[in-house]
Amino acid sequence: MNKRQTEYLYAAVVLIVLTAAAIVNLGYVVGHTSNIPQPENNSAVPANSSVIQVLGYQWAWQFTYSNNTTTTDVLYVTAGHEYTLQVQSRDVIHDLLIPSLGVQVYAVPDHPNQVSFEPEKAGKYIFECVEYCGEDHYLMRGYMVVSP
Ligand SMILES: [Cu+2]
Repeated sequence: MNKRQTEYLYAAVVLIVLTAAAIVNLGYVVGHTSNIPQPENNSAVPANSSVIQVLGYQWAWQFTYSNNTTTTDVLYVTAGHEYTLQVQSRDVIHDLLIPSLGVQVYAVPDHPNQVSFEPEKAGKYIFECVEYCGEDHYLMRGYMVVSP
């Protein structure tokens, strides 16, 4: 095999590997984005969904439930039940991430965002603000407690 043939062979191998990787990753991305709840504005609350008002502010998350009780930096939900978070901010832009649910929603002043989800497994899961929002940004984290 001469030098030119070797170069063609290497180029072909790289092309085949990259094409295979692209196909595999495309399947992964398409399959995984379809079941992640996306935030919606001004949309109707789904039937049988409990609404929780979420207020982000420097530097905590406040949750107000349908019975008017309030918790700070702890979110209480029950497995197998659907919830709708209506998320707002009192000051600057925050961004609530609940990794275990694949939920991420911006908290924007005067612009409520809404996201619905159904926790499936009991446990304690972290959530946090993932938009830098001032010197104590790192304190905007807490736990979602899912009871069985
Ligand atoms: Cu924040």
